[in-house]
Amino acid sequence: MDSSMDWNQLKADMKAAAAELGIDKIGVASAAPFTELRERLERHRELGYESGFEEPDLAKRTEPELLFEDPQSIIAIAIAYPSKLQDPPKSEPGARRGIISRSAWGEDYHSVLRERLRRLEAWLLERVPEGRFLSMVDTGALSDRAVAERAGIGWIGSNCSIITPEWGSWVYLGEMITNLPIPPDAPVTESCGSCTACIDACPTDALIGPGQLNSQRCISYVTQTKGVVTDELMRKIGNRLYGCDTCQVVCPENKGKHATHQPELAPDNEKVKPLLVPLLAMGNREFKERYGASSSAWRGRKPIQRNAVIALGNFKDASAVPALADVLRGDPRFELRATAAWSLGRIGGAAAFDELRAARGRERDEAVIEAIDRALTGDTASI
Ligand code: B12
Ligand code: SF4
Ligand code: SF4
Repeated sequence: MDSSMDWNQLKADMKAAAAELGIDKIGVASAAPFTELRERLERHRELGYESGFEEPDLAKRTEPELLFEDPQSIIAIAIAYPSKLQDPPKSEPGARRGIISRSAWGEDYHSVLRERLRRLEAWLLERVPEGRFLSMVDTGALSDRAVAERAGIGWIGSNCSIITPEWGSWVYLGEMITNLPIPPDAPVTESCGSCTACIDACPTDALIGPGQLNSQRCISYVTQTKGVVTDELMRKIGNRLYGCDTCQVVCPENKGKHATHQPELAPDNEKVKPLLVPLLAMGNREFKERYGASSSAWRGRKPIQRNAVIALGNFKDASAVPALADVLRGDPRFELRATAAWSLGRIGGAAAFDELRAARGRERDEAVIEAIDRALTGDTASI
């Protein structure tokens, strides 16, 4: 490594270049092990609070030297995303709409941040040709939030999110481990203070304390599962098709924060607030065309379609009965048929009950038969 290199100057130049590289905030963390996080992750696992989407190897999650030879620092980046729709289409009786969470608006953030990290690597290599880098966004082993907190990108809010003073929590995070010994930044000094708005607003009490989440009860997680959801959680999903933004929407730190300068992240209203009924019959090809470029597509079309069925039940809109009956009659996936039975039961009325009785006579799947029976008797408590 070039011994005459002024690393403080390189860091200052890198920060000055961030905007032209398309990066909204950049910070540097030491590559020392995340010892305190390790203990937190162990407790989190013992309590059964993991979602199952995390990297399972806790050593890899907390020891950068297991991922990269001789790590000297970690460069963290944040990209701000929009929080508002312009002239959103109305959700009306007979034309009900669902909502995709803000973190899945626009182009998949994984590809956007990876592209920014590649630009940053190229910028660094021009100045330090011996540089080595390992970049990651979301799917890497490290905790993106723990790295961002250490690098001074923002503080860990009670809702678990990294909150930046500049963009609120409406930011995606990514990082690169490097052999460049860039001096670390200090964590930000702001905090949530005495606010508890997110904990109070969480629809399922999934935030069991400041910065501690029981993922199994988090609606964001539930919308990404593929099975049959419990009655309690189906009611609480509301019209969410993917993800949940409630604990960020209520956050006073997010007031007025709405970044529109990243063109790839601009939402398409009809995709992020779509009509529900047409989603039910959407084939794989149409799904890939509509949602293939969005981060909401990673679990395939089944969760989104199941959530659309749930949303129609929660709207209790009788005009959706024929479409739900089509699902109950003809969808090959038992999870969709069982959920359609729940929704028809929730909507109620003669037409819905006629469909449920007809389905009771022809259905062969035990789980669906059970769901139909509960819907017919009005007992949805234990689905
Ligand atoms: C698994 C996962 C989920 C799971 C579990 C979330 C969770 N809170 O654990 C589910 C599916 C529920 C989920 C939901 C969401 N996710 Co997610 N998810 C992840 C993933 C892959 C791993 C997170 C993880 O390891 N969780 C385990 C916990 C224990 O660790 P952690 O959250 O990383 O860090 C915590 C500890 O460090 C602890 N901590 C450390 N020190 C200290 C000190 C104190 C005093 C305290 C109190 C706590 C504390 O607090 C941190 C924050 O929770 C990361 C990407 C990544 N590789 O890190 C994205 C990530 C966290 N998700 C992200 C987003 C955007 C979301 C959603 C907002 C999406 C949505 N709109 O629905 C929600 C938010 C839900 C919530 N309230 O956290 C962003 C967060 C951006 C940001 N500004 O913070 C990330 C970083 C992806 C990215 N690269 O941008 N997610
Ligand atoms: S994302 Fe939704 S369900 Fe999850 S903690 Fe936040 S408000 Fe609660
Ligand atoms: S709502 Fe209040 S407590 Fe929750 S993250 Fe925002 S500032 Fe912190």
